[in-house]
Formats: sequence, C-alpha cells, structure tokens
Amino acid sequence: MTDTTQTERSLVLVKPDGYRRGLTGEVLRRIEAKGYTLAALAVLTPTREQLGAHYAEHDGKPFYEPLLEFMSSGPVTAAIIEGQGCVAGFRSLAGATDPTGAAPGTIRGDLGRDWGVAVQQNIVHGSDARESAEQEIAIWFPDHA
Ligand code: IDP
Ligand code: MG
Repeated sequence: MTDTTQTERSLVLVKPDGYRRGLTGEVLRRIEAKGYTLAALAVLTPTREQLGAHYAEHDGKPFYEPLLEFMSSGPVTAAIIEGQGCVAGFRSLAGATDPTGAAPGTIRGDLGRDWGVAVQQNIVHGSDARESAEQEIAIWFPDHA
C-alpha cells in the first residue's frame, strides 16, 4: 500500500484540450480544494523531445504518435503539486483514463468525453508513482529536479 504519511510531489499536466476549453482554473481549483500545494506552474507548448521522454513507456503503441501530435497541438499547463499522498490522491481526482466511463465527481468524469478519438482527450495527466513523478518533474521543471 502507498505510504501516505510523507510529503511527496506529483507532476500534473492540463492537456491541450483542457487548456483550449478554459478548464485550467477548474483543475487547479480541485487540486487546491483537496489541500495540495502548487509548487510550480508553467504554461508552455510541449516540444517533441519533452513528450518523447514523458511518454517513453508508450512508445510503439498504436496511440503513441497520435498522442504526441495531440499533446503538441497547443499550450498545456504543467504543475508540480505537493502534499501527503498526492501522487495517488491526484490520480483519484483525475479518474479513469477513458473519460467516457470515468466516474462522476472526477475531473475526467465531470469534464471529459469522447471527442472523436476515444480515450485520448482526457484533460489531465498525473504521475502514477513517486519515482515517475520525480522523472517527469525533471522533464518539465529541470530547475526543480
Ligand atoms: P493515464 O493518463 O491514465 O496514466 P495511460 O495509459 O498512461 O493513461 O495513457 C497515457 C495517455 O495516452 C492517456 O491519458 C490518453 O491521453 C492516451 N491514451 C491511452 N490509451 C489510449 C487509447 O487507447 N487511445 C488513444 N489515446 C490513449
Ligand atoms: Mg499513465
């Protein structure tokens, strides 16, 4: 089980669909309402290099190239969040990967849907483990690594 007694960091991205739809504030509001701290925040259009490193685990999968295309299609908001158990906590706030079936009450369940490419446009990314969080922070916020 996850040790939630230690302060940890997670890397959150509001993806281009969330940015375009004006949902950045809503996502950040939910993070703060949960009690996590925003330790760093940046609006940027991801480079191919950043996305290749960030999504290395999915390289070779059928959705990989379309995912990188989508993720570089416009600005994202990257955030480092901090708090006890925030890695698992934010995954819980985000909800299931497929926004169509994600539970109501979650970011993806409340705000996401299938816009033509199933699963892809699901508003947010959140690190899935403490180790991947630190790796991802190094990609998006080298000054905070
Ligand atoms: P996660 O974001 O919930 O951790 P992952 O399985 O790590 O989900 O997939 C990374 C991202 O790739 C997803 O958030 C979604 O944007 C996209 N994705 C995952 N599976 C598919 C798919 O089957 N079709 C299209 N895009 C997908
Ligand atoms: Mg993932």
